[in-house]
Amino acid sequence: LWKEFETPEPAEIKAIQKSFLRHVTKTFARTAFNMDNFGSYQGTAYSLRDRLIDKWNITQQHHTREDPKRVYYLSLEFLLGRSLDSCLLSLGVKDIYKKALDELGFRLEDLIGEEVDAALGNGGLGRLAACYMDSLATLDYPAWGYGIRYNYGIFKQLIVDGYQTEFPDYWLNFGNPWEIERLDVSYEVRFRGYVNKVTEEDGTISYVWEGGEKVVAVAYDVPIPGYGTMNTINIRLWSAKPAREFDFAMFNDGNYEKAVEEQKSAENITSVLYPNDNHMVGKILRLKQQYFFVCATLQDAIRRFKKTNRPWSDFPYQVSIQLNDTHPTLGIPELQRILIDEEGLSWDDAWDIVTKTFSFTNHTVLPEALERWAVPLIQDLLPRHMMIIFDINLFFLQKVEKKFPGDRDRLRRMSIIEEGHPQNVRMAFLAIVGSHTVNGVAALHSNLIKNDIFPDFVEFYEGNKFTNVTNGITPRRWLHQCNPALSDFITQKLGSDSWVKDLEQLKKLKEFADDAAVQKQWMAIKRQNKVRLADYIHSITSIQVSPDSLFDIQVKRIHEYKRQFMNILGVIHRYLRLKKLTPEQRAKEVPRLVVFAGKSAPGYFIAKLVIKLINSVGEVVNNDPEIGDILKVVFIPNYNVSLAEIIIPASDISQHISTAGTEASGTSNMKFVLNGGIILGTVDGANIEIGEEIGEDNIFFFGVKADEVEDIRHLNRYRKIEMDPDLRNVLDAIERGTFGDPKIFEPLVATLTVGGDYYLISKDFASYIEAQADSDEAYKDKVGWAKKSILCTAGMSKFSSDRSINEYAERIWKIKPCTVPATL
Ligand code: 26Y
Repeated sequence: LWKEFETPEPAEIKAIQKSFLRHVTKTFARTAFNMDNFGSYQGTAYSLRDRLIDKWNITQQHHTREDPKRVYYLSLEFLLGRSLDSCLLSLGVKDIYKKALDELGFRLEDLIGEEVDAALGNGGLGRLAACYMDSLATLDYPAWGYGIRYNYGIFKQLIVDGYQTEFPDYWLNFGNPWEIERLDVSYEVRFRGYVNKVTEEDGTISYVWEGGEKVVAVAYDVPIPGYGTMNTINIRLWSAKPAREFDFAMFNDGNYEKAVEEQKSAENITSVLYPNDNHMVGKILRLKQQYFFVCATLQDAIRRFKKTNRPWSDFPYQVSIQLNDTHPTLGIPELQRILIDEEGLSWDDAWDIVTKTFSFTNHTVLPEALERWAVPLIQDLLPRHMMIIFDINLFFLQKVEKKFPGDRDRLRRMSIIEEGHPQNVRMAFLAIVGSHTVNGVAALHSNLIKNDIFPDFVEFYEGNKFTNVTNGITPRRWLHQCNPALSDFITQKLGSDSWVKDLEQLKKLKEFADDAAVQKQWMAIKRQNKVRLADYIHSITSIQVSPDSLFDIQVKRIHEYKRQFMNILGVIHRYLRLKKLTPEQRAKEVPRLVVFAGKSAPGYFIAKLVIKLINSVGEVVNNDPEIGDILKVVFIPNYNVSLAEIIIPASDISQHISTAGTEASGTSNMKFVLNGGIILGTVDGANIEIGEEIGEDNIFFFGVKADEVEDIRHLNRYRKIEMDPDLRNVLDAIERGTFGDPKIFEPLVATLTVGGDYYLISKDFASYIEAQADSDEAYKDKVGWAKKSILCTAGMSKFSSDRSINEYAERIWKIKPCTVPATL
């Protein structure tokens, strides 16, 4: 907040220009005559990076001196997107940089567009980690994010002939100004080898893990500045390098090529982000990534802890480790291993420390997303960890047996090791047993975890471990940055910009909901944002869309449970209905633009067919002269964070239509509503709590409830599904070839007709169509709609990630803010 509204000193502008030119000419060795937008982006980013590093150093020195309890947020994914704009805003220097660059003949907006997204994540879970980093920094918490510096982020999606095709995202090609390479911070990570049992003279037994192969983890630091505060935290991303201690034997044997091969295989570990969202694939390289990352992270945290010479018993009071889903769960046996094998603690003392240190967030109830790793795989890659996991399980099941004597089936159900050929490690069970707290990400989801997914554990721990922390989003990026017009307007109406750091302030917007002048301006801003999106759509797809149509948007990963299929079936239904109308009747319809975007996992056949169907329907509808602007269907390729920043502010309606009980929370729902968009959605995830906050008049709910789903599925399995007649019509149109060769879509249609309709599209279709009709009706009432839109934004205080992070800090991590003074 500081500086942003002050009149800039000419001297300050000169200083920015000087640092910009220094980087352009010295860091990048370019001349002023050879300057394109990308070069200027780099110069600007490097000049900001200098400021970030100063703040980061001050923060670290302050933390070292104060030595507060720290939280470590471990995540295999950080979906950061672009940094330039958010950094300018956090540092409060956007206006002055704009002026400085203007004078040099560059438009800041153009330079912002030059940056490639940091896309080291799949979707919701990765973006949540990024929002949480922003809040941790802004709220002055002493926090670290830890993850992997993938060389390839999530693939680039191109649409070819209506089909998704994937291209590698080599995002580091032109350098990354937002990271600091720390060749001095590195750790060794061992794989494979063998475990030696050592019996000491006094009879005690210890184990030593030896041999195998080693790789080195090198740190890359990404500073995350808090908004309007000195606190600048760090995301430390690990990159794999070959071990320095080289296999000289192999070289001496003249086996040069093989030795080099093995060097390369070390670098492979951090090469690519696995592009599966909510679907487990048991690839050994993925398991290597997970261990590589937790092993380096724990060494780093322990080194920091040891600097202060505290006893090990202090560890849980100085260190809190949050597991972002089960992906970093190997941290649990790894810390146990370090404590007993390397630090010489007893099993019980070590386990007490471990279970007081870790906490675990579950992000999904989908069975196919729950991680299970084959025992032989872990045994081969991490032999000592497999022994420790067996022991953790043994001691745990002994306690279960003591509490519920003779209950064999309960032991089988609760075992961390799932019997079978091969046996599997249930990572969620290991995470629960090794953590002090387990949380879901929205109220409904946390209840489902307790009652449906892990009820035995709730009973065993007598309800003491399980809690809810509803997700949140950072209002900095998802309103202040992505919707500057609305942000300015809100600041003007509230008389202050303090809402950016205190979203409770938005509640005061309610008093403007009926104010005609405010409504008019509010909708004018929405229209500007729709024009911006329409221009983007035209530039990418050549499709002309009208900003006066209702913008109906569904953007998220493509997944059967998210039911994009139902959306496009609804579009077909609308199209068939429109075709039956007379031109006069048609002219009275609300024109609607239906936008889709999202990536499918490359191997997810059905999801890819949904993309093809959307594009095929678009092809027909958009070129039907009878339809014109009354209906348009657009699939925007390559959905990512920076595209979301353009799409979200432009929505009138956004769809969050997962089968009830399947979407743990959803976070884009929050982003849309914060920007005055209205949800059309199911009674699922955070939709429910959003409805509670903004009022049921301001959200279009439809469909069955989560507690009805199981019975309906059961019926679907044992008797013929009642196909909704309207849906039957729609499927007939597909099968008739209205949208191209119907053969292509047979497997997709079959998920409804012969596949048991697991996601209950047929069941929900009628009420979905009804909700859509309601939304058409409501949109005709311009005043009513504007009021809804204002009340949406006004009711979103709860969904700031600042609120979520404060809950984690107080209830789970037990950490306090550590305010960094402006100067040391
Ligand atoms: C095991 C592996 C393949 C895997 C990889 C990624 C499993 C799951 C995921 C990603 C899960 C994910 O993004 N879950 C989403 O987390 C969001 C943040 O909590 C929720 O809002 C959203 O409902 C949930 O689907």
